[in-house]
Amino acid sequence: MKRKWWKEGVVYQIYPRSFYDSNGDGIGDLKGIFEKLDYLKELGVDIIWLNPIYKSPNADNGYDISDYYDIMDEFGTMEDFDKLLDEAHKRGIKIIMDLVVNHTSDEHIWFIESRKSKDNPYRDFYIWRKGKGNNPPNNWTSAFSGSAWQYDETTDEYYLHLFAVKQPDLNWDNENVRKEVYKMMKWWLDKGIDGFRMDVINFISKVEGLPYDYEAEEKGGQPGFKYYANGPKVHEYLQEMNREVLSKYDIMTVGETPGVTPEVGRLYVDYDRNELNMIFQFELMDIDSGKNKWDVKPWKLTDFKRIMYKWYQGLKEKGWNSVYLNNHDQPRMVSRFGDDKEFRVESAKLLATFVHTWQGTPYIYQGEEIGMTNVRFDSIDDYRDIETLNWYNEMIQKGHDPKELLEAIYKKGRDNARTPMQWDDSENAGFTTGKPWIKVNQNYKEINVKKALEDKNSVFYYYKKLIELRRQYPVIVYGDINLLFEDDEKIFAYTRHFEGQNLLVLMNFSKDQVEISLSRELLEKDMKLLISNYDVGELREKIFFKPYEARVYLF
Ligand code: TEU
Ligand code: CA
Repeated sequence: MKRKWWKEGVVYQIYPRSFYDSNGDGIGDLKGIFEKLDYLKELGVDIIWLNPIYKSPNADNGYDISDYYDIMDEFGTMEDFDKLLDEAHKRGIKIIMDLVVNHTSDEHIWFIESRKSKDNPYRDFYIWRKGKGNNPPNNWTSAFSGSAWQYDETTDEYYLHLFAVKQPDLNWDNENVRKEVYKMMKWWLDKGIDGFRMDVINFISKVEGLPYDYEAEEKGGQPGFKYYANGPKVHEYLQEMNREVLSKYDIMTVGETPGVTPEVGRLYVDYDRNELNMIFQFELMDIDSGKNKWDVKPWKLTDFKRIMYKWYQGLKEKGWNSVYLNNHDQPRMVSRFGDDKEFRVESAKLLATFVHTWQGTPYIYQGEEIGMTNVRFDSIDDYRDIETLNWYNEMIQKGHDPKELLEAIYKKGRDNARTPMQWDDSENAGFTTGKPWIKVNQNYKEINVKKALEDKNSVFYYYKKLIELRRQYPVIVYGDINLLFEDDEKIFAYTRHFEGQNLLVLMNFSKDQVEISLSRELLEKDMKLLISNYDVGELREKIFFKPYEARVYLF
């Protein structure tokens, strides 16, 4: 097992728009992040992942880039960025950026040129096709509702956009596109950034001919997904990107790859294939999805364990895993996988115990370290996310009940993760002195950083301790996993083993009290309690775990 800084480090994901507003315009910014670096240093994180900060009209909050070489106005200037990077490095914190190159904004100069005429030099930077009569070229749908094709009058053709209309897909089969992307990546890497998170990077190669998807149309689902996810040349392009760019720097890369299994995922992270260091898999994030994310069904712990163990086994010795339970696209983990009411603190600590003692690089999404929860806005007018609003409007058009739609948004809407970071109990949770771009979660008086820092038993200090343990005991990073109680629907337990160090992790993923009986063999070991979210006694053959109780022992 090769030791790497990106295997040992803990990543903290910042959604800048909602992190901290330094100039009172209600929008988080780079200066705001700079002012909070010491908070992140106190938490002990090693790497910051910044969601997109490039120039953007913000149709999809920065995932629609109009200039890769400049900072979006709302977030500040390139000088602000240079200072942030320098100050982070001074604190021993690395920064990775969000690489969004499956698509650009429709306000990017390349697209402005491309749409001018069919013989414009930039025409083939994007994917243009003639319609079928008055219909789009095929039945592919956008992730943000509606067709994945937009008709453009000027040249009487359609362009492909797997996401918003304002996010035209780049044509990666055009080597000039690839050259421009690699040039831009090197420009940022030469500034000293420490790597990239790569947005839907497994969508960049589409099947030749962009086939009509009859199967998905009959079965329901997202027509086109099987023709653009994990496409025919995706590995060729990533190996080229690695040769041309990634291999020249000591950096980390994590690919966002919706719809991969461990077998497919391994092809992106296998050490011998020289593509990426790790990926974000979505199987766990789809655990409570029926026919789509809004069709919420209950999840089972045995499925949770099966998925995570399958990914551990699938990549073992060949590649590396990321471990995350939420991000800017997902609901808050304590609301989804824990209990955000009676046992919010205990279950937040329990979930963190899993993320930080499983094998793989742990990702902390801003606010989870203080147990921030989902939000419930009374009106759809308080929501901001294009995915949510497009879906809501599409469903209203189809006659669905607004109340039912809001219930689904409460469970799975992306704005759950995008309400402002809660710094203290002053107005707007100390996020801004202005009017926040999105309303603050009204539980901020209870849940905020100031309160957490004053409470030695807070979720914050539990995270801090987990991060410290990770540095202290290599078994936490590199240890093999041996699952215990596999078929139990409440207990999640395993041992870890590495170079003579051993870990025992015991977790009660339920709000019930459970009895755990341990083997004699385990009990004979000399156990040292490393961390627990309750005051616990010594290990005995039969122990009763309280709701959401977690314990980690070294032996
Ligand atoms: O998300 C890609 C993606 O798969 C999303 O459609 C996600 O699965 C969905 O939003 C979950 O509800 C990436 C970015 O993380 C997301 O913020 C962007 O909106 C999207 O790509 C387009 O750039
Ligand atoms: Ca601001």
